[in-house]
Amino acid sequence: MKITSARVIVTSPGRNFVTLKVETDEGVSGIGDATLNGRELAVASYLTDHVIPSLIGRDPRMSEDIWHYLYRGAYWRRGPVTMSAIAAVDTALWDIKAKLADLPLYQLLGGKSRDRVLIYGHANGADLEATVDAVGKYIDMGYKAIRAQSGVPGIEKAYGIGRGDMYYEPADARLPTETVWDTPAYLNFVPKLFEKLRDTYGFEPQLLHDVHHRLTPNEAAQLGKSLEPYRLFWMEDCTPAENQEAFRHVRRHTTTPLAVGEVFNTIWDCKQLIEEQLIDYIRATVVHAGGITHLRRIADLAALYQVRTGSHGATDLSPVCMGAALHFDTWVPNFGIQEYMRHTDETDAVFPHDYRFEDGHLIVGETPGHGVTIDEALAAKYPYDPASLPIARLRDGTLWHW
Ligand code: EZ4
Ligand code: CO
Repeated sequence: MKITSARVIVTSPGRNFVTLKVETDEGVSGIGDATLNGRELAVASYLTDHVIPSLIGRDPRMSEDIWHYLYRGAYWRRGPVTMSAIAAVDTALWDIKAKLADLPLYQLLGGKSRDRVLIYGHANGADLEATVDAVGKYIDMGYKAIRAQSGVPGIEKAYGIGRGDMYYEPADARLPTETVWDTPAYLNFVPKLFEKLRDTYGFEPQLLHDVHHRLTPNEAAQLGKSLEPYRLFWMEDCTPAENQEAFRHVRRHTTTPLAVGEVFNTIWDCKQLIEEQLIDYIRATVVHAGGITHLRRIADLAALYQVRTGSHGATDLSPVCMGAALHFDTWVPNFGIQEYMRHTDETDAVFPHDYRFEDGHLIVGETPGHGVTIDEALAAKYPYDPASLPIARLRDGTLWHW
């Protein structure tokens, strides 16, 4: 069996997605997500110019060897562009393998470890009251776990505040939007938000919060401590993770659970945080961390230390990634939670899929493969629309972490 062709499909049904389609001489094809928000064409070029020519003629069933060929064989290892491209190939090959076996993908990984996948949704509002209302709407929709992000008095554009309630998309302009960041205002406000949320809704809903890398380790320790009475499911990305030792300080000072890793690409990015048990949840995901083949290695390492998975699942990860992730989540023994931001109707129409939302969970279908396809004719109607993620500056102009 041989790979006969592969091509990259770039489409923008409301936001940009990059998809790799791999075809074989036996008529079976597979697709993988290669979307890297704000850097889509870099991955598309990496695939088209460097990866696809080396795939033609290979046996698609040799997904392990192909993974190592693309990782080790490139000499230049790691990085988001390379690893997203490898992930797209890997996801497409697992899709093909599962279709050949006539089984839903989770069966190839080891079968079901659970019937349904706990997900969390994003509630956000311009101020405290609006955010409390938004959380209530998610509770009414059946969500068991909800991330709350709110506008902060004194900060004009806080991370996570969308234009509408449901479809938050941070990449909002051709060149990065400039936002202003104010740590003291934020640290004063966030505990008030969660106090109000617990007063209003009690302790049954799981509540999460994303700090989005904005704090120093000591500020993160302070915030974690001040949120302890509200028993968060997790505090996410409380400080940048390039220096993983920084998390020792946070860990020593708070029992608020910590989640990190949406920007991680390989097991090497996760290694110290996991081995030193500095986090509770690892957020690496299929598309940005080398596909199912590599994410499985990360999850197995995490399992040794009782670290659970909590994969990134914002709207810039396409339904193809979400489908593959849900098969992974259905199998992975040390599953924690899956992030799920609903895609728009336009996006869902371009990527027909068989996973479904029910009672705060997602359930994978039984279609052979990962269960997500692409309507190429419809995709062609939405040309690429360049957009960048914002940046943040402190009040004095210093460039900060967005
Ligand atoms: O900012 O995916 O937890 N979710 C997030 C996301 C990220 C975007 C970046 O492209 O932090 O909203
Ligand atoms: Co995040």
